[in-house]
Amino acid sequence: MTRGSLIVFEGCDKSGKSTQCKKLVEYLNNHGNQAEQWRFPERSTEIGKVINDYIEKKCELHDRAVHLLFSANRWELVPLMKEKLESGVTLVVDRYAFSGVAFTSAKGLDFEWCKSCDRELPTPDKVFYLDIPIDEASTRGDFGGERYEVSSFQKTVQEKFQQLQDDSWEIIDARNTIENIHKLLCESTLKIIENNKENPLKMT
Ligand code: T5A
Ligand code: NA
Repeated sequence: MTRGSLIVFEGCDKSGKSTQCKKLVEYLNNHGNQAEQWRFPERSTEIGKVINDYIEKKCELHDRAVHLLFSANRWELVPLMKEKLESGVTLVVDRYAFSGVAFTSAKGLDFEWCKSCDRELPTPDKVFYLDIPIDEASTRGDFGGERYEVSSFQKTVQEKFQQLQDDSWEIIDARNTIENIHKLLCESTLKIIENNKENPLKMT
């Protein structure tokens, strides 16, 4: 049995992550690869509902408490995540622990503390980082509606994302057209799936 790949999308708000995740999953399923679109926060669980209320500014929570809830929301889905990957399904995940660290540390909390609760999560085979100047992202869609959609804060988040980058990241110019970005992502993802199908899943 060959495993699926764990593909993560990261980037600041309105960089185009959800748009690309959806298109990539459709492409993979139409080209002989089983794939599912996932997202964090996964707002449908009990923990996710609390996170949703917080993001939509319907409740207030302590910064550390909400950080731990975002992490718990990932951990509660790890058994299903592993089951899917091991049964050959590629997961295209819209945000992961990198968002957790970048957003909370941008509030001024210690970087290492922020990272600690997500240690040993399944390691992504690839992180696609959608890179866009905040001034451009802030003109897209309904930027400004949610808690963190404030340009000055997003700029700090972007700096934190830069500190998290390693060899598994591919930086994508998110100012390109939706179709051009999609094409590039399809080519890259097919190679990733092929290269990782015999490798064991890593946990770091
Ligand atoms: N968060 C998240 C934490 O604090 N801790 C954590 O651990 C995690 C996981 C919600 C918030 O939670 C924080 C980060 C966030 O602030 P979310 O649910 O991912 O996270 O946020 P959403 O509001 O759903 O998504 P984003 O705001 O991040 O937007 P996307 O998905 O990056 O952008 P998308 O695809 O919806 O596109 C936005 C608009 O731009 C257009 C689209 O049509 C749309 O209108 N667009 C383009 N326009 C021009 N050119 C392109 N290439 C375009 N691509 C898309
Ligand atoms: Na999104």
